[in-house]
Amino acid sequence: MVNFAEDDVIPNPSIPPIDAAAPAKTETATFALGCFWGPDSLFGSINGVIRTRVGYAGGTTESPTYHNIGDYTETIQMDYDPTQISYEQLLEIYWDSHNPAVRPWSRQYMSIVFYHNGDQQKIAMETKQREEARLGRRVYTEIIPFSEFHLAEDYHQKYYLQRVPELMKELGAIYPNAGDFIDSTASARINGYLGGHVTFTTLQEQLSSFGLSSAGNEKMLEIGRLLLSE
Ligand code: MHO
Repeated sequence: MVNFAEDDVIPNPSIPPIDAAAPAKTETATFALGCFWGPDSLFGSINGVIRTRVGYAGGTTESPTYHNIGDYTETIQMDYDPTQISYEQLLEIYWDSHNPAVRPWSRQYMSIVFYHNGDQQKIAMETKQREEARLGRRVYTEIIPFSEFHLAEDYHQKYYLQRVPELMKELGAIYPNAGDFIDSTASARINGYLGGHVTFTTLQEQLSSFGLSSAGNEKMLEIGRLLLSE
């Protein structure tokens, strides 16, 4: 279950403008870089990333779950609009946001790029070499073909957002179905701001596209003032 607060229903919720504007055509990128809560928030904050989801990939054991993860790895998957952001730009963020030169200590927290086609494979291998040259050290990141992705339990999705009941109350009214909540660009962005990514100015610019009530907007600004730089 997604952690919706169900007591106080918002009248006439409507689809957030940013979700109504989601492009029909997207491409998919799948990365592992440690615990998936942080990357869900980081990539969710990036313009051009339309949907994020966290799950388990790269393993062979039966039906992985968080407490029975087998040989699977915590993974973030995103659909992005290639007219707004390139795969190479996503990889730049990927390399910058973890240390791939540390020897992995468990399958759960590997550094892996799961490529979806030959172009992605080529860019991943080239940027890995670039990263190795830059660091002057071995990079342990595996670059392997994407095969399957097992969606993680609802409570891991948009993890920071699910910690704020005032906002979950509103998103729950817009998206009573957990799958729609997970697929919402608005929830990805809000979860991104709550992770401290992007600036307060960007929050102010984008806030009206998230479909929140004035109380919801006020809550976002209140958190943003504490968390975000100018
Ligand atoms: N167990 C760590 C990481 C969680 S992440 C979903 C924590 O509680 O912070 O692997």
